[in-house]
Amino acid sequence: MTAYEANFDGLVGLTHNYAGLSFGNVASTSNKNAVANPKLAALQGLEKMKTLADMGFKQGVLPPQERPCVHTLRKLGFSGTDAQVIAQAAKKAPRLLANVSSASSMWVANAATVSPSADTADHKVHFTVANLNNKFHRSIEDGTTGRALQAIFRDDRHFSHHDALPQQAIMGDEGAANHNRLCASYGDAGVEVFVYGRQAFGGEIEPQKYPARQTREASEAVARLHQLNDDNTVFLQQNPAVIDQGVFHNDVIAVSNGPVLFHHQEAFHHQVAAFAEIERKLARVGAEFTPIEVPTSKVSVQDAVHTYLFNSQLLTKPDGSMMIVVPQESRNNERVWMYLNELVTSGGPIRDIRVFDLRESMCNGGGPACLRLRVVLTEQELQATNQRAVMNDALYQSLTHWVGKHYRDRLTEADLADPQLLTENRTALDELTQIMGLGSIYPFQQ
Ligand code: SUG
Repeated sequence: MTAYEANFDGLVGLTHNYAGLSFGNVASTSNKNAVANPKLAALQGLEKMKTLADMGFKQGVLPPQERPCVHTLRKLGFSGTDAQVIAQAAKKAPRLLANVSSASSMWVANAATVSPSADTADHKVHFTVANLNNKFHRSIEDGTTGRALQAIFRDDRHFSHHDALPQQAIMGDEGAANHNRLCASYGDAGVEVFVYGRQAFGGEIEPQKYPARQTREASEAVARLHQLNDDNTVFLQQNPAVIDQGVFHNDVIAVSNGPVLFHHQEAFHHQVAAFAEIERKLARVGAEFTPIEVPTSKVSVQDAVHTYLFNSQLLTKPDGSMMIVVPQESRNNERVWMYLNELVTSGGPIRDIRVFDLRESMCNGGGPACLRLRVVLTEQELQATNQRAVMNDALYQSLTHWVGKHYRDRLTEADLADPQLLTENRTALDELTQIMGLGSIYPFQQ
């Protein structure tokens, strides 16, 4: 059946800032206290969406969240008016305020894991919202994320939604950033590769320095919820040594598209056995596994972490060839840029490079792939999707105008104490729900 890979990008929120909240994410910790430009961040994201939509790729938008999350502050004992809650938190617990103010939901590769209908037993597209419980600022995203996904993929004849797994480290789940789907073409049954960082109930090896955010137990639960079976799933451990070098999600060291798995030589643990399993399972569905491995001698793990070469998008063009979408940081690094140019002239499936300036997001460890959630949809499923979340000229114009009207162009951690920021947020988000036809998805609208 004909199907498309639609990429839904997260719209950057009004409180985008650099608070250094993500231990294990080198960019986040090293840019702590830098001055952020939320307006520029949102426009850089929209530029990527619009350019890809104009090139004919299916492109959608996912909305940001209400921040600061006063609702969470109240749960943690702050009371009074909203302005009083923020003032008290700023005075007594400023780091807590920074956590509940993060615009981190913009990295929608962590919003959910998605399985296309061609893979699931009931032939519906399944979504499991990620619990993101390794980081407090991210663990508060799941409620609104679930409501946003349901507002966009509404039709229960086609879409099945699952809540986040229990909020506990044993079930640590970071969504699609640790999930790759391989197939011959999007509408065919594929093999879903779940990459985990550690096995909570007794694994052989785990990172020593930085946290492994995803557990095998969580990946297995998601596969069960999505009604996948043994023949179309593979569970593969990420190399703990690369997590300790800053590869906090698998999409910082590998990316898939169709039968291609573009990855670094050091990406996986027990790679030989796992790749043999992927090859065998893909052959059963008529696809030929096409790994493209980048050797350490050409690109070090350090270079991968700093340039986000693997946090790229691999997109299939109408002629069947692939284009790689990379951040500007990949062009700025001589070794990585040289490798990329060799790659696209090597006669392999990847033929074209597209570079985007995503600096505002990159400084928090979010590249092109972090900003997008892949949703494979048949023609019918695409029709059943909320069309007001699909990028086109009109939506681009409305959203750039909306950003221009509501966003600040400078934000520091100290600014988070300003109660006006919450009012600005709510005013903007209320308008956004109307622009995108989302209904009442935010706590302040309930
Ligand atoms: O979870 N950064 C995000 C980046 C997520 C990237 N996503 C993928 N690789 N798919 C994170 O670490 C930084 C926020 C701060 O420090 O202010 C942050 O949350």
